Amino acid sequence: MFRRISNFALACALALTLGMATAFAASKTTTIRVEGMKCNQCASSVAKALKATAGVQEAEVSSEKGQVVITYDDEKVTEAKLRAVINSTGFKAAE
Ligand SMILES: [Cu+2]
Repeated sequence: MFRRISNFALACALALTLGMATAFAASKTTTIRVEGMKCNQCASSVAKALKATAGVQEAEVSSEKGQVVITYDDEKVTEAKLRAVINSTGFKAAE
């Protein structure tokens, strides 16, 4: 009986710790399809614009796949803002 309760307590503590770690990091990853990128030059100009945006931690752009994988702090920047940044480079962030 006691053993079952302590296992439950352990599981609760673990869940709480994981939940808190996630909340502190406030880091989110999203994949956005980008239309119009033809070569690495295109990809690097999109990456440059994204990396210059406050809250963006990582931006991996692939012109072959036509997409960008962005890791960002969702307390500093929104996905809508990231799309606007992509659009401002002359390419189009697909829905
Ligand atoms: Cu290009």
